[in-house]
Amino acid sequence: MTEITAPKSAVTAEQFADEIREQLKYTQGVTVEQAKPADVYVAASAAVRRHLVDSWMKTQSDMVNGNTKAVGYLSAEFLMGKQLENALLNAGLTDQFNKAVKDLGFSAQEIIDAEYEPGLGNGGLGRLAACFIDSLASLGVPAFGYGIQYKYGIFKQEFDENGKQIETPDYWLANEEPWGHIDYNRDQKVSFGGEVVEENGKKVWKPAWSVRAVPVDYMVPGYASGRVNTLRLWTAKSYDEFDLLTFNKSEYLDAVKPQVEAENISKILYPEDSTPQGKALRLEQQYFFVSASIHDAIRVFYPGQDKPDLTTFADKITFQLNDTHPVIGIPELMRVLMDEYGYDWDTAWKITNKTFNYTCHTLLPEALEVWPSKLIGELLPRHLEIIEKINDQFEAELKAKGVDEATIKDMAIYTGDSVRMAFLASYGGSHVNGVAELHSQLLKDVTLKNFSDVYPDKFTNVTNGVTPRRFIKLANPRLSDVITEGLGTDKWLSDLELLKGLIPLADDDEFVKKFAAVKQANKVDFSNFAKRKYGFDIDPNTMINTMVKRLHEYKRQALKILSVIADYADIKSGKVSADDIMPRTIVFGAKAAPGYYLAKQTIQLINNVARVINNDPDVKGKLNVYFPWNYNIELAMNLIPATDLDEQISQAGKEASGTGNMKFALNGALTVGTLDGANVEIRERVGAENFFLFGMTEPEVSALYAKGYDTKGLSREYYEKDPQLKAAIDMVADGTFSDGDKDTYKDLVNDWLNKDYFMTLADFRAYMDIQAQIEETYRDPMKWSRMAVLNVANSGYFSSDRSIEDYLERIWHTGPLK
Ligand code: NBY
Repeated sequence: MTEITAPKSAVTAEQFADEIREQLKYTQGVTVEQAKPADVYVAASAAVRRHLVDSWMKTQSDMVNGNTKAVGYLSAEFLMGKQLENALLNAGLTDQFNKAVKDLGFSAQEIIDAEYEPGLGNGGLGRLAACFIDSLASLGVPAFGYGIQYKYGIFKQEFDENGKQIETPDYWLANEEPWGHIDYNRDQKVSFGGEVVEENGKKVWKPAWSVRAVPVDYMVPGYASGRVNTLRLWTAKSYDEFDLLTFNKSEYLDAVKPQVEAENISKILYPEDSTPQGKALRLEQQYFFVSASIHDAIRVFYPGQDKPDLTTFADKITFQLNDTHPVIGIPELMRVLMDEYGYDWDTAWKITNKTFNYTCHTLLPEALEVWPSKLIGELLPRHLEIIEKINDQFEAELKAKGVDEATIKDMAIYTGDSVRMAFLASYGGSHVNGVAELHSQLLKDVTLKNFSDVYPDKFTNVTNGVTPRRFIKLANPRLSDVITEGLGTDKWLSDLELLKGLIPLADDDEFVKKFAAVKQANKVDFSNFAKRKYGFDIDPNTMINTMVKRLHEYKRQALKILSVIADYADIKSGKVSADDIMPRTIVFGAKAAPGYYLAKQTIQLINNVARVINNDPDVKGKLNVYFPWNYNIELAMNLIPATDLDEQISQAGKEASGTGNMKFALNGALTVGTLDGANVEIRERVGAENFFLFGMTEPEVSALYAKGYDTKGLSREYYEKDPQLKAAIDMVADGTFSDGDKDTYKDLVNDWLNKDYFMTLADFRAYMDIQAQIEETYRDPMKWSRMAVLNVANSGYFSSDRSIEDYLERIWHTGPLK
């Protein structure tokens, strides 16, 4: 007997259909006969939202009245994905919905598909925030996600006829959006500019302009917890009425300018995933949402109190800083406590220090935000003063601890010219964490070494995780059924370590065959999806080999495409017969930051390799490359369950964690990867024999830098010595993938041969060797599937529920509501 514990609402399908009809009629004004799938989507969303309202309100009142500290997850990005399916699952209404819409004359899939995916994040960091608020709600921990409701999300990616990336705006609010509830009556005023004056011995900030921050609330339903938290995304509105004087002079455009400018603050998500843009608008965004959120938390936790006792603030809520983007919150809370509530510096500092914690998501030094002091001074003059004073206090503290002058200088938060946000966060909060073991270790040893030396107890690790609800249950229903059947319960969805119960089934041929059949069916589904959406003809009987993530040199999409070119060159030159190679379909998905030149060249190269290879009868059906554009969560949810082999091939010591790697392992793909980020921990858990490891380790990488790899052009030696590598690069240089034009990829080729900072060429041989081993393994389907079962069975640790439990225990020191 299989135990089913999934939430199930008492509402019947007939009742739910009536609720949809009612929404259609009274809110949208259409009959069922007139309704399009998009109407039914809006109606069904509104209906399911209504089912969540009571739990949402109860969660809020329990949060305010209870004695459990809440979590405020401050993040410039929340990459939520489509909401309807997830809300139905957590409300226990999936079956009723499926039947109801069928009775109304629609297919469930067309209704689900009618939702437009919000793209309010760049990549891993934004998706992690979404997984974390799902887990917080599912664990019953009271929490707010605080961020920005950008009008334009991450750009939509298209490819032009030359295979180049084109960015188009993502105006996701063009149609009715049933999830966000705008609450004009819980607004906050956020001010900028002006000057600081002294009045009666007190510093007073006289700002020059203000914007109105209006919250848009999204419900975040937990799975099987009965709790519904809030994601509060701020949108910017203008306070200024028309300037009548200007208006009367019929200078209309000048008259509306203040409105337009105020609303610009929440207009667009910066599409950078690694190098921050030192732009005034970006700092405005950061301050805008953080200031509104801090004031909102005071409003929520001290309702109706003019003179709240904010010495208890850190017992009410703990703020997690998702990377450096919200770090301006540290001087802001200081300012609020001192200037708005009259606390002295030391009291304010104690509260602030206790309230904040900081998560770092990178190892690339250029990704740590540094703001020019001048800019902060212009936009936030009072905050600059406070930062200077924090820095003075910090220096004194370091001196007292006996830290030498040179080190103190290296650690400066405020250098005179600039403010280093990662340093401000490391000093200003109670804890600093990295996002995988290796990453946290490197933070301590390298990136934030001085801070870890002085404050060793602040530093900890919380390895990332992903929500099994979205990325297994919703993305891969077939696998979910096989797991539930195998374990005899569906409890694994809220306790993912239960997957360990599948370990013995890896030796059960019947089970392994069932598992393999799921993968095959998913591949067929994906092939159909890719045909429908992109017009691709993907053969589901080939190995599906996937590399999806943002495009960045350190992630080394170049290594993958060079290996494909090398295989192609071998066939073209007759060194290898096409009949001998194992049929493979390589699928890429990646957006490049719009200003990232080499990343965009790499995209162009991949597209043109795909064009040439896919049209070459010599390799037809053997080696195929596809690059579906606009990689997003929907594509991830279709592609991951269909993948046989996942690529996690970043240069060791560069990928902080990765979360795609976890999603693939949990969906029964095998990984080819370096010892980087969370790959290390995945391999440890699934077993070295079930993971395709290759490439240099982080210490080896460091040693090779020390030899001058990138500065002395050592990559060229690898090119000269390896005929296969040479053939591949020459093929790029000679115009094979650019209709004979030798210039198209010259900058890319130049970089490979003269710099190759991320050591693609140095790892090429090891990569080709492991691929040969992968082919051999794949030719034994039972062996491959057994390895895949063991990947699933041993990856339960990578649930974001576990990550959140680690945060609760090591950093937040709080727990679920009673
Ligand atoms: O965060 C990613 C890491 O690369 C990945 O290894 C990790 O698994 C994931 C979650 O911890 N970082 C990331 O996605 N970063 C960004 O998206 C990002 C966005 C904006 C800026 C910097 C980084 N920025 O400065 O504008």
